[in-house]
Amino acid sequence: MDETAPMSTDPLTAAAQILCRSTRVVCLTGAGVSAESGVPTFRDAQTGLWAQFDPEELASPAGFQRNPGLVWRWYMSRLAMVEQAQPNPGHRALAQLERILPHFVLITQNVDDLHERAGSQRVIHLHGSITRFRCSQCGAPYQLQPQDREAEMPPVCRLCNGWIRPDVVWFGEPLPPEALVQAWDETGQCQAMLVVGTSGVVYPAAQLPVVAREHGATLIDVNPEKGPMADLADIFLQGPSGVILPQLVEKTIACRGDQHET
Ligand code: BJW
Ligand code: ZN
Repeated sequence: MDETAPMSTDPLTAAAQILCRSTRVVCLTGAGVSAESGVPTFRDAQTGLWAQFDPEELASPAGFQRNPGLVWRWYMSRLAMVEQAQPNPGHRALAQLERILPHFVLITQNVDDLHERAGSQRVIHLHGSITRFRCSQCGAPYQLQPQDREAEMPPVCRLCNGWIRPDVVWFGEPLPPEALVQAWDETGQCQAMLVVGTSGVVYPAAQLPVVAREHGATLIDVNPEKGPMADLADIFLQGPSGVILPQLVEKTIACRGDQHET
């Protein structure tokens, strides 16, 4: 494609042109990207048994201290959902972007492993992983046992008797330093940032699009709802990521094809 060609007035085509012209692209994902896999988003969906509880209370050290059994059962039910879920067309489209673009890094706030299962290789997890466990006191890693899944209380650490907890980042806890440094570094260097399925209210993750923009990157937001990220973005693609992202990949491939012909 001609570098000097004018930007399309169609937002999807314009977004593809941006991706196609960028040598470094970062994608920041949130819970919305896994919604179409049947994994409830963090804020939209406290369904069934869990509807009466505040997720921000459950995902906090104070909440765990107050009621370790409740928090454990919540995580076991979410783990079962994640394990049953399959990557959706949105996850697969992002894995495809990594293969077709020269430098593409995915930064996710999600604790599921659906990006990896879809084939993404360069994934930075800012909020840890729901499939890993550790002692809440001494930090020793813990291998989940079949009986733990149905237990009313968390297992205890055999080294220090502390409660075992999921290896995720709760409110008030620091993010994994290596992930945070890498995320900041990639963000500061990218020319385009694709923001997908996040409400953009949790920091420091929500700061990354701001940092990208300060460094001159173009922001593209994909979300069915208009939120703080849409206001910040240069291009807002409204709709579910499982629908929008495959279309965006198709147009990016077409654009790259045109580029190679000229
Ligand atoms: C679709 C869709 C479809 C639907 N397609 N889209 C600065 C200002 C104010 C506060 C703070 C600040 N800095 C720090 C704070 C405090 C706090 C914070 O941000 N609070 C805010 C609530 C105000 N941050 C922290 O505490 C962080 N730690 C920290 O800062 O530590 C400092 C420290 C340093 C040194 C020592 C000690 C401390 C930690 C934040 C950890 C967040 N953890 C959680 C839980 C993880 C484990 C778990 O999952 O259980 O992470 S909270 C939760 O929110 C989870 C998510 O990753 C995160 C973001 O949510 P996300 O992904 O945006 O989901 P939703 O549900 O909010 O939105 C879904 C979106 O999808 C919506 O927009 C839908 O429209 C959309 N959607 N269907 C595309 N089909
Ligand atoms: Zn321990």
